[in-house]
Amino acid sequence: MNEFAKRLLDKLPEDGAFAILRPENRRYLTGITSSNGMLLISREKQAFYTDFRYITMANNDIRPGYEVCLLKKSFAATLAEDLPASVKTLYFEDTFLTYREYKAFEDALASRVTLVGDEKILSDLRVVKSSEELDKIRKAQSFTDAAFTHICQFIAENWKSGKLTEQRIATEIDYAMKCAGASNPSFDTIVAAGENGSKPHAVPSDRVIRHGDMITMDFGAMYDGYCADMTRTVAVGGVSEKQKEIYDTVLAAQLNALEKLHAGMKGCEVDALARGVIADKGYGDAFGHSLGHGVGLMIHEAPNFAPRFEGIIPAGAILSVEPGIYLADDCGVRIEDIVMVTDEGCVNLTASPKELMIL
Ligand SMILES: [Mn+2]
Repeated sequence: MNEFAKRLLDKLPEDGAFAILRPENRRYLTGITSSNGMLLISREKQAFYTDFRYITMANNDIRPGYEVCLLKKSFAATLAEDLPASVKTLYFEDTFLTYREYKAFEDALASRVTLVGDEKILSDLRVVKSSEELDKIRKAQSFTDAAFTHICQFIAENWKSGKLTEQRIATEIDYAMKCAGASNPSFDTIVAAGENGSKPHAVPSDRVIRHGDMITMDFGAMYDGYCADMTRTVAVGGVSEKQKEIYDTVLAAQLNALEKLHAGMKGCEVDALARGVIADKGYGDAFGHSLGHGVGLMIHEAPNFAPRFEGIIPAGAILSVEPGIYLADDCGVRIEDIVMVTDEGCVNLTASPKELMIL
């Protein structure tokens, strides 16, 4: 049996099986990338079903130990036919299946199995990264760092024209990441200048970069399915005392968390390391999101550094550390690195500098 399939089965009851539809989960377990597919993992049968478009790739590239089957019917009808009789509990991804897909599962299968929605079993399986996964994320992050070096020079050379927009910077970042080797950006690049910086997930606009702006840039490259994630805030022309104070506070918050976090802490305890520094400076209400999220095949995955995340962070998890301060209609600062958590602390995978840059 395939070792990934075995790891999943170890988490399921004796009569349990899992029907896996989310592309990232299928990829994690089989190595196969396809928009269409279903992976059935039970004790008797481990089969990957996909349609004609992907069947050759699946036959050639799937990890050892899986049967590859051409999908001829719906997922539900296929399961009704192929699910071993010994399976009495069928798990599905409750945070991925559409209601329609779930109803089809229910219609086809509820008479013979209990359906249990629990995608957490799969997301927990992906938390601790292997050395191969770490290498891919490092590579993705190196392309992201290369794009940051490039974009700083690009902004310095172009902002004085009075024609440089957020959208143009975002395009240049995406281009630089792909030139460096990225398959794609791992999410839609955020570039937010001046007052737009107060919106954590601002969409790049035609706003022109002006003297005295701070620009928050949040972006990441993807490499072989794995995501990187980084945010830097730079200034153009000069900074006010208030901008500098906000920047220094966010950086101090991030450094405090980076210095003190380690495996075995609760996610909420790590969050508090940064949040406390920001609150002490009087900006507690201006940091309205969590400190960090897991990064891997998905840009946001388990576990989390968040006020309500009580789970323990294990060694080998890779997460972002991204405190911010957002002053509505005024300005914003966010600084984000990704780190691998270790027993002693963490290894920072992000190489880009963090001292305040005035371009
Ligand atoms: Mn992030």
